[in-house]
Amino acid sequence: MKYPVKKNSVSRLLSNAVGPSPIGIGDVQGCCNALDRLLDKLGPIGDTQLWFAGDLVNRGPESLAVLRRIMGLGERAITVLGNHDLHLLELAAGKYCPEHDDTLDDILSAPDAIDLIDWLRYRPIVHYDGQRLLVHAGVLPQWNIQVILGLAHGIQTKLRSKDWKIFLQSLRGNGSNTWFNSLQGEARARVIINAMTRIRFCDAYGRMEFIAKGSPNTAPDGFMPWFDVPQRRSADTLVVFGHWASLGLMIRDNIIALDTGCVWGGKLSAIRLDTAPQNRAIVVQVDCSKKR
Ligand SMILES: [Mn+2]
Repeated sequence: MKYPVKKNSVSRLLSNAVGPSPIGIGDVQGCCNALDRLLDKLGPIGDTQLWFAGDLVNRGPESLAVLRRIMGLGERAITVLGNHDLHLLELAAGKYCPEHDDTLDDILSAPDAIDLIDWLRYRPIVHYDGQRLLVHAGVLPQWNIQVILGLAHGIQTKLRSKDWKIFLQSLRGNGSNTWFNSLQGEARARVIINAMTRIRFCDAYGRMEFIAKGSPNTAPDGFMPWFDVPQRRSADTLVVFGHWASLGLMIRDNIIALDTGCVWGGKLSAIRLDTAPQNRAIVVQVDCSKKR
């Protein structure tokens, strides 16, 4: 299925005087050049919110510049924490977990690094406006929208507390991949964070698989995309997410996937997050350089 770019529709879409729908933007991952070109093409956005699907930083060449650009958008920018954003927070918390292709030094060595990190750790894990849920990777099938908001609130409270470094240092490895209501403490936090920032495939019971990163037709035996689990309890809410570059742009009635692989030489996409599926056209898309 194709989603044509409507070249002359930007101003019409943006001039919607009564409660304009937000515009969703996929994983930027330090690609500031692509972000700047996308924002230029969007033009003045007025009161329209830009919803970033997380992973603002890492792997790309200009993580610091991306962070400053999005901070500069003020309250018009809504962004949720992705696994790479949390990785940066873990490094800032003093946890020794560098990866060889990290590109986060410009942030960590910035003169105002403390302010940058504080801004980032106050970003939510999920954002919900009553009609749409924004989350970096996805949610588990057992969770309805109320449960999701409650679990995310618990994590956000920890990240915004004075003990945020201790909290992040306590989270180790992949941890458990399965949700139980009885989970407590670090194990509970780990599963919530893994689901919301890393999930792609899980089984019918919500057991997560963290190795496969391919398209849905490469799902390991017994696993499926998290959004395809039968009787998923959040299926009545529009869920907007990124994280899954090999899934690409996917628009269904209750799903909008935004990661079109900018950092891998794909595209950076901006999609109208309209509640009416027929209005979810691409607003702007820019090509990204393969050279990172
Ligand atoms: Mn990600």
